[in-house]
Amino acid sequence: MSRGYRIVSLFIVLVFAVSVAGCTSGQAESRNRSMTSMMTQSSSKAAPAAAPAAQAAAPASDAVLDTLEIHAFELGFKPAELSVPQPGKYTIKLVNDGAIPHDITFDDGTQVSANGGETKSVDVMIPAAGAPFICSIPGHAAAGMKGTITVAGAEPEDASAAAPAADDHGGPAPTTDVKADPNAPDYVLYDASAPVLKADTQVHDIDLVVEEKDMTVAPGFVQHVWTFGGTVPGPVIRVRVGDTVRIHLKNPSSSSVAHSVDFHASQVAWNDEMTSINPGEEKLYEWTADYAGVWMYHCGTAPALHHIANGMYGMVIVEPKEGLPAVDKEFTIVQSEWYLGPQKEVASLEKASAAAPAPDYVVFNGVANQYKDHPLQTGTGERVRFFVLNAGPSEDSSFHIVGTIFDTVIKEGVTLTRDNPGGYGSQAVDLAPAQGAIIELTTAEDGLYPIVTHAFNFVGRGALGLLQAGDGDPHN
Ligand SMILES: [Cu+2]
Repeated sequence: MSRGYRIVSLFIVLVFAVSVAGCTSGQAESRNRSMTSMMTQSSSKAAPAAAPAAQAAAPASDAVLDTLEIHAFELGFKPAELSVPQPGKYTIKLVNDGAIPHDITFDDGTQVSANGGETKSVDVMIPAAGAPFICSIPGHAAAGMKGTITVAGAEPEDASAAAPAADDHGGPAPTTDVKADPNAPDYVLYDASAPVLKADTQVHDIDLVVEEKDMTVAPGFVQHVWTFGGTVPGPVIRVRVGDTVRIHLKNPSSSSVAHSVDFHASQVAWNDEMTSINPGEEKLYEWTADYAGVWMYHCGTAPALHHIANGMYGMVIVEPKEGLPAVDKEFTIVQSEWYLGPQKEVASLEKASAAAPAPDYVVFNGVANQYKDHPLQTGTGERVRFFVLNAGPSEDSSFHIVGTIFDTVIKEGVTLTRDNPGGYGSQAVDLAPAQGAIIELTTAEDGLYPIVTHAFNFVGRGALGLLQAGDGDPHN
């Protein structure tokens, strides 16, 4: 296990004790995959072709039939669902890949515990009805450390005790009413690097073409999203105060519904530029950038909640007339929620409409945990600028980057400046839906700096990324 992965694991456990772990690194995934195939081989070894049916019905022998290897990590088991060919006595080999202690505890009290990095074994009787197991350390089962050993051909004793459907990415999926599809395509990484300002242009002609398409929003979950320009979020538009922006909105005839666009950076009449256009139509939405900031744009066609929840939003950066000071790295982050509809269907308006909405995923730039898997890169000591927008539609964001302090924040026109006389800084930027900010920081040393919303129930639901300084290792 890489040091980086171990650090992230430890971080998740320390701070996210009750959150549901998302996916792990590719390294852990491949390790788990190879381990899973090992598991399969191991099980099939215990199923001799000649095994008579009578033996399966009445094992009762004291002989150990096979060894089942189960890896623990923060916070889950791999595999979480195992199958054995017959009831009887099995050796459970707990390999703790995590950084902290875990155990495997069965209903009959059989338990095996292992510290981080250790491997321990115990024998257990698996009844014909199968045997659910958990990690008994407080909070761990609730965070996803559950599993079941089933006997082939038998129904599990308690289906509700079974582990949640694995997302095939190393960690248990958040509890959701939609079942993960193991055959879902991999997600497409959204490039978080900010576009450069076209400084020699005062009039920006931009084609904004609606595209309704399937998109993997989290490993195993595909939604039929509505997009501006084929991505969620839509393209980042970057202009300067005083510029003219001419948006050519096109709704192709292949679309299923009418769409529109509403630019918060514009001052126009709602019933003029923002009106909906039917499939096959297009319109021009022209505006001038009068105010600097990080602005939202979104589809406003009724029900607007559904059009936003299904992917129709994006960011506009309006720089002051004199421009922003040069920095070393610039990233854009749009936080938003997914209320999953059935696989390959549109997001659930019913779930999004709840008075107390409970999103299945809260994500940065459209996809759960994508920058945890693919950290944003910077150099230690480099000056980093984040343009952050909370597209909602309904949850607040408390944007925070662990291990950093924001020395510059320009939120909705309110400015905290670096080197202010009182020496003030900022730890988290509160962004209600449709609010945006420019945030600047410098990393202190090589290492990993988790990007989160400090509304921590959502960190385990996809709102986790990493800013990696240098090689990500503080110890070399
Ligand atoms: Cu729309």
